Amino acid sequence: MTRKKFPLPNVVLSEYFKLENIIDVYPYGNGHINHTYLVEFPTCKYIIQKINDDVFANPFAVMNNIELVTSHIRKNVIYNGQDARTCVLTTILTKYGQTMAIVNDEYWRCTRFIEEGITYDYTDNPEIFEEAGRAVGLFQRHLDSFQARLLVDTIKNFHNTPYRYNTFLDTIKIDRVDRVKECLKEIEFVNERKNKIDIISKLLHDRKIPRRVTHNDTKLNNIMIDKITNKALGLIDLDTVMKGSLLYDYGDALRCGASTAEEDDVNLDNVKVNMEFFKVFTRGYLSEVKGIIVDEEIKKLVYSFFLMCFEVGMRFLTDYIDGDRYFKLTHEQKQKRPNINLERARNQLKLAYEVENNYQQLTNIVNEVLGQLGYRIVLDIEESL
Ligand code: ADP
Ligand code: GN1
Ligand code: MG
Repeated sequence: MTRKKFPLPNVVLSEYFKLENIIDVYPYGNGHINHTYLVEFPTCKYIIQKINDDVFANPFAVMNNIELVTSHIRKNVIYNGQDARTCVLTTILTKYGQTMAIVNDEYWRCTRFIEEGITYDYTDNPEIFEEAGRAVGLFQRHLDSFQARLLVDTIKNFHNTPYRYNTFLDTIKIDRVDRVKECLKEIEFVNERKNKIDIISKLLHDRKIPRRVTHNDTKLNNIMIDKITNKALGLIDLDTVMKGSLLYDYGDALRCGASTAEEDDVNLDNVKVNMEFFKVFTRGYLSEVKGIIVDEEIKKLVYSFFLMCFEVGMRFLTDYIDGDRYFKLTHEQKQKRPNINLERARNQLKLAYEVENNYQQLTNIVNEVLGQLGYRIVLDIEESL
């Protein structure tokens, strides 16, 4: 019998599975960082991922964080009488009982494919986005009782925006692939805002807001939603679970899902804040973190939306100037969208601009939701800037 040719090496697959039983393997999902494959068997499926070790210098730390955090959430989920297999990632061990397979200096891991759920790259269904808000809030509620100090920083200074700004300045100075001249307007946009990007890092540093366990990458396609009921299941892509501010998770999810356009839409006229989506997400989120979130955090909710758009816009721009070394282009993107990182940067910076210009309305919406949910605090726009 001739063996099928799969898009990843048999030596990797055979760390986990009997090759003859596999029906098919194919690339899966639209993540920017890892290489993800679906492995299909007659009655079940698994996800295999090559961990991007250019991005995560210490894959052992990544897996250790994931095991600690998923075990903790799993206990809570079971205690609540819910199905841990659908609400939490389940790591599948190698045939040697390890959480990772190291093959030819590459790091691979496997998880149970959550077939009951679905992750959206984009949704126009407010019900789903409200559930996404609940999923992010619930994640923080589960981890409120977890000792944050057990976690290793898998990417140092991940949401330290002032640090990211310094990297941006260095990249411009070096101008490795001679692209600075193509993005002068965007560089100016970033520079003009350099004095308003350290608010959350300062609050954390001054201990005015708590350092918590946060996901740090809450884009919509990292949020698992039940296929049938449209209810929140949980968060996946836990590589960046680290100590941080819950504001990062709130703002990052909005920057992805409360835009009227997708992240790489080149028509900037399409990029606006979707007010309805902002409202439903905020409602879902604040309903779950009630009793956990503190007033100093609530005051910065709208700001965090601005900051996360700005930060990732600046990161895409930095990477474009640096020659696409972090957000690497696929073969297809090289052919069809060679400037995709610049396009994403423009899109995300435009969204940051839209948030800036709608601060009052966004603050009013947060106040409305706070009132509906029985929070005592009322925001004053000056405080939320
Ligand atoms: P990346 O870091 O590249 O974003 P992810 O872990 O987010 O990698 O995986 C990419 C995509 O693969 C996700 O957006 C999701 O659609 C899908 N995926 C990953 N793990 C699972 C899983 N265990 N069950 C179902 N889908 C998954
Ligand atoms: C990356 O891995 P993925 O595709 O879920 C990135 C995020 C960015 C996002 C922008 C580890 O997320 O920080 O916000 O792309 N993840 C990492 O779409 O850098
Ligand atoms: Mg992802």
